[in-house]
Amino acid sequence: MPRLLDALHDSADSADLVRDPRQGLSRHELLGRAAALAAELRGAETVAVHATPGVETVVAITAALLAGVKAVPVPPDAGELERAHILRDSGAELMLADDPRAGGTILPVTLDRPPGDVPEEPGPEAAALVLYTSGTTGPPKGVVLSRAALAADLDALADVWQWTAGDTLVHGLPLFHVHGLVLGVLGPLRIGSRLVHTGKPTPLAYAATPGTMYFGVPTVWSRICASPAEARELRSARLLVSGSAPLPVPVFDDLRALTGQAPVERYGMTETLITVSTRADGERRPGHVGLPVPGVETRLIDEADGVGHLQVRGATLFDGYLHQPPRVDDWYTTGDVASIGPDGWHRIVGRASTDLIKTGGYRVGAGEVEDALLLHPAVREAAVVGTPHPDLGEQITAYVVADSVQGEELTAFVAERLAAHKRPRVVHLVAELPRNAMGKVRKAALKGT
Ligand code: MCA
Ligand code: AMP
Repeated sequence: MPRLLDALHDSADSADLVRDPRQGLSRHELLGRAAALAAELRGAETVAVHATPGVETVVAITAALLAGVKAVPVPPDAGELERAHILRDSGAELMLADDPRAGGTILPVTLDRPPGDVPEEPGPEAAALVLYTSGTTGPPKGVVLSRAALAADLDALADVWQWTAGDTLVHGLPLFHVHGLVLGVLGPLRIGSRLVHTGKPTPLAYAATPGTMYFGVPTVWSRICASPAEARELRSARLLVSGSAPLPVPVFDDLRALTGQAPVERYGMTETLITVSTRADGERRPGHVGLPVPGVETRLIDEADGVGHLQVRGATLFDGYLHQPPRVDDWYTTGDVASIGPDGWHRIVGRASTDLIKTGGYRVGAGEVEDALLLHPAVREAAVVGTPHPDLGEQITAYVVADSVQGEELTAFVAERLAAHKRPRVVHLVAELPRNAMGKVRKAALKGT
């Protein structure tokens, strides 16, 4: 049985395997530091990781995976409400952090521990990560991902993207979601490619960092296209990969014109990992996300005029939500509406629910933001929707019935309690919310659809 972070155990190479703007670690150094930290996790079942965008987070997550302890990455800017919920709900016994303000019982992540012995890894069915992600209502839920699911997805992507130890992956995505963490960190550690994390996914940072593969959400690619000089620096890359939200066709076209190559688009979810993708050696079609990756099947249900609800099944799916019964049905209903062409190519048409918003590639539940707004003493009613935004895809827009309060105050109020990306960018103070005969808020009317 190969180990989950297979490539990490081949420690002959002395060059940096992972690097951030401040520091780098070779395979040997990363394995030694992580093994030393893993020894301190013995006996723990679940640990939280203060997931700053850098090498410390790579060490902490690697340590938990080596120790066979479930890792729960926490957004470093999570406000008090979100952080308390994740720590309580996950039951994390320790917080691995290089910042004393991270909360919980802190185990400092330092890079100066003497190298430790590498522990025996648990079996593939063991849970590896618990990733918190928003539903339509209530606080985020913990998505439990097994080692087998992570391995299956990374192996599928290695095949589809011809991703090898010869690659250098560059990205600056957050390390608490599937995109930046599973693909962007565990990918290199399993496959053996180098990883350069740029801290932030800015056009300047991408242009200044040589690599063969670059990962970004559509907002990142659209900002790169708006900086043509930086975009042209990516001409020598082997693969530009876009995912987490729909890539607008004009951005696809601009990227092709500026870099000389069309981006590879892929589709996934926290609950399913990446299930559909364009191949490195295949066609790239604007507005389409390609074919199911090896080991994954897809189908549409409730189909009308070629469009239906997308379901997926395969080895990459999650075990279930924490504290909820395990999944029983092999087929998972994604909540996305899609079409599948006669040639098998998938197009994501939109989401079935107006209550899940995608902003800058982040999934945000309207209910969580509404609940935070309602904690403000002046707020009587709140309804949150996603409205079109040229840079973020959608922006969080709140309609609020409130006694004398400014919109900016409500934005800041949410940003203090939840992660900054969950704050409403626009707040409309209104006399009443549009409701149907049942008293339910008519979100479609608020979205102007
Ligand atoms: C501004 N800021 C504020 C306020 N106003 N903070 C608090 N209160 C305020 N009122 C600050 C923020 O703290 C931040 O500061 C800065 O403004 C801007 O942050 P933000 O609003 O988040 O926007 P942005 O900088 O414009 O970010 C765009 C982005 C980001 C870089 C594209 O959205 C991003 O990283 N997205 C990636 C999401 C992702 O990885 N999703 C994958 C999900 P400071 O800059 O100092 O911190 S996984 C998934 O979807 C599946 C599996 C898949 O398919 O991949
Ligand atoms: P998350 O749970 O953050 O992983 O978000 C998953 C959701 O992101 C999916 O259900 C889709 O709505 C959306 N998504 C991911 N990749 C794509 C893509 N390439 N095109 C369109 N939507 C996408």
